[in-house]
Amino acid sequence: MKPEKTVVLIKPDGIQRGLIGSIIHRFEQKGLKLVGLKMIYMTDEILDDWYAHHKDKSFFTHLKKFMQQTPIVAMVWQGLEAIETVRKIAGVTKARAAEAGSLRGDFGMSIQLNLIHASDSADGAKKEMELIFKKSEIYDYYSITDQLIYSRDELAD
Ligand code: 3AN
Repeated sequence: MKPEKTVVLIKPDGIQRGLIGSIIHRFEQKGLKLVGLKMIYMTDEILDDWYAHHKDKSFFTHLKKFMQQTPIVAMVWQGLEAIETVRKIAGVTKARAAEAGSLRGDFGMSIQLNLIHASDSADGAKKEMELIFKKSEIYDYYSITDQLIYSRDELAD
């Protein structure tokens, strides 16, 4: 099986509340591999593309303002079926309804201030990576822990 890459953003509420370390720690503990990491400011241009599916919603302007309150932490995590795995760890959009144990379930109460963004599909992840990261900012490296996290046959296919 080929590993997938997925984009995670720690949103301004996560930055302000000092949750960067806790959020990164959760993905590390799960066994995902960090292959890209930086802080950036989400410009109008990026956000219009990023949230194009919400552009006609009443909360769109608020959403953009919220996402521009501080720079955000952008990451690329890699692993087998990483997109679905990371969405599960994130929890559902409405944080107060998110399952306990998920990041939103453990740390959030809001629909909008829900701490993180996680890509929802392979096409979404590709588009989001291209919007935020240069090719040279995504790293392909060997990690000794790959052998401890997956079985040989899972990695071979
Ligand atoms: P998710 O981030 O769970 O995939 P999306 O893609 O539907 O959810 O929404 C993107 C972001 O828009 C959410 N993370 C949240 O910050 C914001 N959002 C979604 N629905 C609402 C809403 N009803 N009211 C305010 N903000 C919302």
